[in-house]
Amino acid sequence: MAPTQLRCGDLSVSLASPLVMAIVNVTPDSFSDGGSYHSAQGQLQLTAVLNRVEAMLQEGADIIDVGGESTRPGAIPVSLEDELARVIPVIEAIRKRFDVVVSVDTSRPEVISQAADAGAGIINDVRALELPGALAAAANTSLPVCLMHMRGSPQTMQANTEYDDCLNEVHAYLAGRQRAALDASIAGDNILLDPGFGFGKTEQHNLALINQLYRFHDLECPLLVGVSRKSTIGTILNKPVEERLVGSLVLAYESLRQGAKILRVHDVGPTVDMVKMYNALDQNRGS
Ligand code: 9MG
Repeated sequence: MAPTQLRCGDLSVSLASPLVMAIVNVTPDSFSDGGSYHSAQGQLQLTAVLNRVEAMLQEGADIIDVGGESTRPGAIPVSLEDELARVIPVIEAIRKRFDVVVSVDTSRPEVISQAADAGAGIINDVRALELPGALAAAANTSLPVCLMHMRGSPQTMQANTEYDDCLNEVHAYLAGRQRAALDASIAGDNILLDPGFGFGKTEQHNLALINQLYRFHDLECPLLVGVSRKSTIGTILNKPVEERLVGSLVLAYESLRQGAKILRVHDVGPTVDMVKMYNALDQNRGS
């Protein structure tokens, strides 16, 4: 059975109702991701981050996802030093000011360990703990981990989007990474899975992943989905990134219908409203 609660260090979150994970991307090029937190001189501005987090919490965010590596297709890799300098002070500052679970969006073992020491409560890895040392570092923290499917790396992933059967391959990959995590002594109750919408997949693959998300339930892990503002929505609607709210909400709603437990989003307020409507419909179904 999938867990109904996540223990995230000194805090925990209930999965009884779907959760909204708010994106705080502290890369200098993050403007289209909801705001830039860097000065014209490239200095990270913690006050700007904290103001944004406060607004997201007021809108109803349950988890704040902090990332210092851009995972957009073709993104330039970040050095370990820069990634640490971006995310660690932000996690510390958020945890000092707010009682909220912070997830760290990273793949590197050094960042995993230092983020946990700084107060992170979840490890969100688009590389499913595949980097050398990442499984052991994550196991050491005893924190929940999100294992995501990606083909290749953000730099190369859209160059090869051919699968014999995308759904089966993603399922087999996630089952394999779940096994690897269990073998590394990560507790089964601490594993979240994510099919990786937009990561090395075509528009048809991405839509099929949402339509058939139910196929991942046999792995008995809570499912996390990130569709927010992604390029499949832009292609279908022919809209730039700042005009993809409706498309994002439709895909997020369908993900909930298919049993997703956590939505990773930019637009917190509208997503929280959508989740409330989903919950109301869901509760009414039994009456
Ligand atoms: C960091 N990041 C960007 N997109 C993501 C997605 O779809 N899922 C998860 N878990 N992380 C993501």
